[in-house]
Amino acid sequence: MAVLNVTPDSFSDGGRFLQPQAAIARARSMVAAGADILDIGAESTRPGSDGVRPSVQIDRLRDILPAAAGLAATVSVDTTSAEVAAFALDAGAEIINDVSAGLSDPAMLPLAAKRGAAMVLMHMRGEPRTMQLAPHYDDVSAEVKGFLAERLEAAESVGLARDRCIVDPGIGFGKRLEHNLAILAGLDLICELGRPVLVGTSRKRFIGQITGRDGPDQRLAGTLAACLAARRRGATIFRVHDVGPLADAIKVTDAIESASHNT
Ligand code: HH2
Repeated sequence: MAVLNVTPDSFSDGGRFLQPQAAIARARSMVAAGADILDIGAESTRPGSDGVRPSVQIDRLRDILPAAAGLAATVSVDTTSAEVAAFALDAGAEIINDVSAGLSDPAMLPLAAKRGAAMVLMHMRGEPRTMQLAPHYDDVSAEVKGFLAERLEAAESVGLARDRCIVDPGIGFGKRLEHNLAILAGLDLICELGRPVLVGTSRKRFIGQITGRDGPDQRLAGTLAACLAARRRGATIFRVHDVGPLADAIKVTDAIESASHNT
């Protein structure tokens, strides 16, 4: 899953793809590099950020979605607004990626159900503006799993089938370094929910904390390591800014695994 932020302020690619031409060229190159899904967002959810009005998100997406939908990848829209999601579905998106798992907007899960969209349900503690203030968990993996199980039930209760849902533990959303590591190390617990597991580790702050790399664009090697570790533990969808390098890393890992099965 390739990240494409059409925002002025996303933590790593903000401002680079606000112009439709630049965004579409980026989308094309990420699909050529091996992306199966393009996740397009018009609102930053970085720690401390405020929300962006639906009308502003829609204006940012208007020219980009139809072009992205014509590429050889499934389009996902990264939004917590049902109004924005409905617009994106009309413009060719097939997945709604909601970092609030349908909690920000009560119309979101019913919309996905009605439209037969696939839905990413992500765990977040609090909201982006305040989520990093003092996150506390007794058992982070169990609490995240419990939350996602509840959200799967909430989806089912409005007619959105479990098999249309993808779950995501929400790396960096109301979590400290130790929480992110515990979740990734214990990902098999999240896999027990029986749904595809998505992880978004790309260029995130916890990688900088481990490696000492302050700039998000210096965190590629750490991102690849985190994705491969998550993959070993059962994750199948990786939300990344650097598609080509991850595609190569997966190919090499798979070649080694299949050689080891043959010996
Ligand atoms: N992370 C970000 C945004 N959306 N969606 C899912 N499902 N999982 C994630 O981990 C996730 C997400 C944050 O990263 P980014 O889009 O690069 O930055 P920003 O929120 O500043 O636009």
